[in-house]
Amino acid sequence: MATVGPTTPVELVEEVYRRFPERTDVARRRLGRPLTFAEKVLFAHADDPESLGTNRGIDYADYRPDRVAMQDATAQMALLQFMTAGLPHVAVPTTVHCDHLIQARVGAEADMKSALDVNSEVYDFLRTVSAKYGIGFWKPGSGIIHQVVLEQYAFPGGMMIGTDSHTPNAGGLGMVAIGVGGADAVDVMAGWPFNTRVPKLIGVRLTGRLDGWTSAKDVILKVAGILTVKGGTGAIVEYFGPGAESISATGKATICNMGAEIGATCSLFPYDYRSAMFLESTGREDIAALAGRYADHLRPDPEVEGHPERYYDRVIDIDLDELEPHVVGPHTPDLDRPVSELARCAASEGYPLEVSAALVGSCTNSSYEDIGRAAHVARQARAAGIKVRTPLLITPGSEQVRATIERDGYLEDLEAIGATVLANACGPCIGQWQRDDIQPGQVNTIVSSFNRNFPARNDGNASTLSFIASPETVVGYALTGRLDIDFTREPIPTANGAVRLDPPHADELPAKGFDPGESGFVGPAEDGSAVEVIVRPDSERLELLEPFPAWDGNDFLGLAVLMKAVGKCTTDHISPAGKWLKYRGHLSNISRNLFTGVNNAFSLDEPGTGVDRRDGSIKSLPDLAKAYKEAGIGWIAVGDENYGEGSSREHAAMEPRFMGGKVILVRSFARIHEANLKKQGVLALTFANPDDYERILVDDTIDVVGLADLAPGKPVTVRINHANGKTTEIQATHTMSDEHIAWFRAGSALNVLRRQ
Ligand code: MIC
Ligand code: SF4
Repeated sequence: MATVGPTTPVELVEEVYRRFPERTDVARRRLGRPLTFAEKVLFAHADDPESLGTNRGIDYADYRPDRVAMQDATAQMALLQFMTAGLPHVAVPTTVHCDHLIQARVGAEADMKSALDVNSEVYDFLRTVSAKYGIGFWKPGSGIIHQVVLEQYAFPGGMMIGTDSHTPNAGGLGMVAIGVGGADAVDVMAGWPFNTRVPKLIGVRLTGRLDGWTSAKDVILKVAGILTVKGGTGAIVEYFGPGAESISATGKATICNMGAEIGATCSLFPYDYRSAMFLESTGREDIAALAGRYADHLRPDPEVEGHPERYYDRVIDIDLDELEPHVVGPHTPDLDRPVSELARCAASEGYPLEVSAALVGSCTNSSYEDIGRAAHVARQARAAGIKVRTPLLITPGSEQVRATIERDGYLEDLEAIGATVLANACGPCIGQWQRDDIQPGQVNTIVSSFNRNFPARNDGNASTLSFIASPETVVGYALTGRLDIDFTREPIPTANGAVRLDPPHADELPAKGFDPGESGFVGPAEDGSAVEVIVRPDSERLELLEPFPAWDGNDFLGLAVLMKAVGKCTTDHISPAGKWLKYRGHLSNISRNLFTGVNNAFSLDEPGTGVDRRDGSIKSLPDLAKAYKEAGIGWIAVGDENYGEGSSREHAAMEPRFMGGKVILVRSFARIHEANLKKQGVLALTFANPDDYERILVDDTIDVVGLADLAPGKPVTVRINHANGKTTEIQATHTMSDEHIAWFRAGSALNVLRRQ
């Protein structure tokens, strides 16, 4: 049985490192050239390095990750699926982290108490299911999954998957860490390999040094601006170059974390002395010493740094000396500009200049160094006798960070200027924010150090304009209370005169070491067979899963067009979080939110509505889907570019499947969502000609034909039958391998797994 403790044992790391020399030799022989760091890690974790596909962006390949991590909002569905496989325990070290379900209302202590109460049924389920199947359980309050993983489990050269799109955070410590849906995690927990496309490689060469107001966050905000939200799709973003060493390990993690926002499979930094310092400071001196011995394997070969353009599909250059602090948003993380230009942009775009709330934290930016830099700005304000002009909410990333920043006086600095400290959890980042100061529909501006800013994401109000920046920049805006004062260059006007802020400065690691705080880890039972997992039949929050029906062997004929999404359609549009998080373990209940955030081309007046093709009436999309399902009418949903951007939540794929959806046809998909649809037996198709999107009309019916001959690389014919009797035939492509086609036929990947 897999060993699961509160940290990765050095023996596991040693076993991985022992494979590197031989595996990288195989890779050099097969590729006939030097290797990038990502390639070394991938070959070291290949199920079979001799047959591993090498066509980047084309071949599918099997890997054997070292670990699996799941957070509470996705673990419920993943573990409900795992339970149906009938296995005694997980095959790979696995942990569950309780972080998403805690609502931010008044402050850490009271919010935690009420979360324990409100979510007790779900926490009991996760705790017992973890105990039974050999999974490590991190209690609510222990911190946000990605910070805890970075502090406890990540190691250079390792590979992990996690049921959360920001799993790549661990790339800051040199781990290939990939965000996946629950069904992918089930495969690995059941002892199967992790199957994914051989990633393309984007190299980012960093020169110069980070300094002044500029921080790691600004590197990724700049990269997001360059690559856009879909520019990293299917690629690993590998950072290298002399500038990398000027960034702390947690800063590197910030950059890798937000690689999710550009669609990257994951991002990766090479091992360096800053990684060693972080390992040592978090009690993993043995792993640091071992990594030091294997250091050549934990970075790209020297030739790669010399001529990166020969090895990467694309190379981006960033000079850290030139990089200014940035702000992105609203509504999308790739709309970037330097702080110095925000006043002009805000004036020309008409963004409300007054900031209504400022938020520091999230898995992206809640490290000791992050809070230290924010506190340094706060300390200057405190000394000048000024307070925040807007509410400032702080979420520490882990209990260890919280206890340490409390001990070192950072919390006091922040509270002294008026900040409220929330529980160590996701909180407002995932809409778990009970905000009473703004009415629904009221246009207002917020600034956060989070990673996502899709409409309605934080406070459920699609009219909130959400901007993203570094923690220190966010505190700057909290002090000015306005978007149009560049506090990095100009003094802040106050009642006591103008106050000029010095650039922030803080230790990257605590000089006195980390204070671990209250321990949050619960190990699994020695013998799980006796542990009982309770799912009450009348539960509102948990529901055992019924297998989806197998494909009946017939073409899809006469499908209704449920909706045609216009513009951005993220997983937050498909299956919103916030108040719906409580149904993440109950497929029937959560399906009531299906597509409620979607802007439907056929019913643009109100998001989340659609036209019933039978009588032209307008219904909410979940009601319409249900009505079609009950009437035995199959349906198709149509999407635009990068459909399914954002979260790894497989609910966004299970809900359409459960509600009678047969096909999702889009201009392009985000990686995790496309994989999730395939896993759940939904046909995920892409317009061969993106302009054909325009041809689909509200009263069409759609036929998808030739399904008996589905084959890898072979397009599928889609017939559009218009109400005027005319029919147009178009082609759609897919990325299904033979294995994926078997999932479609069986009804889902889980159905295939159950049979084996
Ligand atoms: C997110 O940031 O969107 C989430 C909430 O962490 C999701 C996971 C989920 O929806 O539970 C993610 O990033 O994958
Ligand atoms: Fe939690 Fe936000 Fe990070 Fe998602 S992005 S894991 S919701 S903190």
